[in-house]
Amino acid sequence: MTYTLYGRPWSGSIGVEFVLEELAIPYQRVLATGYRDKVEPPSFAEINPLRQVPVLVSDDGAVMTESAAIAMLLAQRHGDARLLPEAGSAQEAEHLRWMFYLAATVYPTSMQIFHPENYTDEPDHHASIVARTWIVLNQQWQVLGEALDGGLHLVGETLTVADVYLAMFALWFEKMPEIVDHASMRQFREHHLAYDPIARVIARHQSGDWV
Ligand SMILES: N[C@@H](CCC(=O)N[C@@H](CS)C(=O)NCC(=O)O)C(=O)O
Repeated sequence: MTYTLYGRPWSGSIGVEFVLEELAIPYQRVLATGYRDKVEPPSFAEINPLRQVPVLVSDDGAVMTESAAIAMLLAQRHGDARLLPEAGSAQEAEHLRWMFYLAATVYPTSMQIFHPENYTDEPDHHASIVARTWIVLNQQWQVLGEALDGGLHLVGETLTVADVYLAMFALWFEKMPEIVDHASMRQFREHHLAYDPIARVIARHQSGDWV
C-alpha cells in the first residue's frame, strides 16, 4: 500500500513522516497551505473539512486524519507491528496512555504557544496567553521527562510509535529558550533527533526540499 501525506514543513505532519520513514513505507507528499481562506490544493478542503494537516490518504482513497491516530494505524499495518507493544500487555495500556497524552494534551498546548491568534480576537492578549501557556507546557515537559526517567523510551526498552511521535514535540521546542531543561528530555531529544530516519526527515525540511 502507498500513501499520500498532506502536510506542511515543520507542522504536525512531520511526526507522521517520521513514522513513514522509520517503517520504510512508500509515500508522496502534497503541500497543503492557506488553511484559513485560500486552500491549496482546493481539494484539500474537501478531504479534511477542518483544513488541518496531517492528512493521510491511502491508495484505496481512504482518508485518515489526526496525527496520533495516523501514527498508530501505520504502526499497526506495517513493520510487523514492531513499533507497538505486545497486544494485551501492560505496556500496551501504557503506550495508549502516552499517545493520548501527547495528542490530546501536549499538542493543543503547543498550538496555543505557536498560534495564540486562534484563542483570542485581541492581539494585545497574545503575549499573556503565550506566557501562561509556557507554564503549562513546561509542566507537561516535566511529566514526560519523569516518565523517561533517564531512559530513551517512553514505554519499555525498545522504540515505539510513542517515541517517534514524541520526537516531533522535542523537535518543535528544541531551540526555544522558554522550554524547561529536563535532563531526560534533553537526552531523549539528542538521541532521537540524531537517529536516522528521523534525522533524514529533519534534514529534508531544513533543505527546503519538502515536496
Ligand atoms: N488534532 C490534530 C491537530 C492538527 C493541527 O492542529 N494541525 C495544525 C498544523 S500543526 C494545523 O493544520 N492547523 C491549522 C488550523 O488548525 O486551522 C492532529 O493531531 O492531527
